[in-house]
Amino acid sequence: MKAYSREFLEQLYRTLYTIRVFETECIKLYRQGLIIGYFHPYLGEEAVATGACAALREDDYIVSTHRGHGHCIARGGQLNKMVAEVLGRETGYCKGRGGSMHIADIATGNIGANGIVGGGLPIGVGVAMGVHVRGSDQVTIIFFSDGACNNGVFAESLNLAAIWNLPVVFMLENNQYAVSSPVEEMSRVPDLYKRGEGYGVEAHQVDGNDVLAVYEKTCEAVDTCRLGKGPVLLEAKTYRHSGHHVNDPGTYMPKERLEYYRARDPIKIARNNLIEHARCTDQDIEAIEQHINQQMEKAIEFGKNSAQPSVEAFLEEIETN
Ligand SMILES: Cc1ncc(C[n+]2csc(CCOP(=O)(O)OP(=O)(O)O)c2C)c(N)n1
Ligand SMILES: [Mg+2]
Repeated sequence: MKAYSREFLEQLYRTLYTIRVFETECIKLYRQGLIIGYFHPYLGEEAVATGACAALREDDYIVSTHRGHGHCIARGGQLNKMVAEVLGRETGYCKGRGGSMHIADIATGNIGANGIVGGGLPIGVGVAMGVHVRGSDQVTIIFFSDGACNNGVFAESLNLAAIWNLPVVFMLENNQYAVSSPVEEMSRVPDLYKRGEGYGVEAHQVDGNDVLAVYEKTCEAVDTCRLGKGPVLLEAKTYRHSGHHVNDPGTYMPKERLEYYRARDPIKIARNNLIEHARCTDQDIEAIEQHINQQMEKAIEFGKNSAQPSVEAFLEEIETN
């Protein structure tokens, strides 16, 4: 392993753990009936957002997905406003209008999540086109998953980004399912990064449960893009720890495979890095975790104590003529 500072490894751990706690606590809120609509947990996939976003500059961009809370947190999103948004409150990122699947945070360059599978791909290519026109060297990471690769928009987006050399990292979070459809049944070539070649796009596969592996590969891809030699396709292989959304028991997920990936939990891997390479003790790590648990408790209080938008406020935003 390359040498990393304790500070950096702790920062990665903080982000990973924050995502884990956010998702775990929101699932509880969902079960209490406080979150309306769908909620797609990112549990098990935390290392992808964390490693990828750590490779970005503050003025870079990301485009997220319906499973997007982790991306938002990894980019520096605020827990208060996130919890308030998923609870549908006026103080949320979108004043409670968007909910779990529509969080955007322009302050952190998060162009937004959206509920259309593959919908972020052309949006991200458009962002990169804007960057190109402005003559800037900002990079855009577009997050999407295996299911989105089988939408036509994947082909269009990769091809346009390729012929215009756009500074885009296509971050394919291959969690191996589109709802209950396993990737091996949805594609004859389940190593999806191989599709890059057909578009003349540099492509690599990386262990999506190892935050440092994701970070290192993304750093290389980002460098390539900044030099005007993009785009790059990265396939981060990972696995969900649960079903597609909170109400999906995931009974189609083979036990052995789930156990294999749970043993390779991204949080465990990052925790080991702290102990083995940064001389952290269990107590040091518990102190980090406790601080985050408290922040999350405060965010839940903030969300619960925030007002729901009034019907009048909704109607003011709708043109009636
Ligand atoms: C264009 C479109 N088709 C279908 C759906 C219904 N749908 C919601 S999530 C999903 C699966 C997406 O799978 P994947 O892209 O692998 O993302 P993951 O859920 O694994 O993160 C589908 C088919 C949708 N939201 N949008
Ligand atoms: Mg998927």
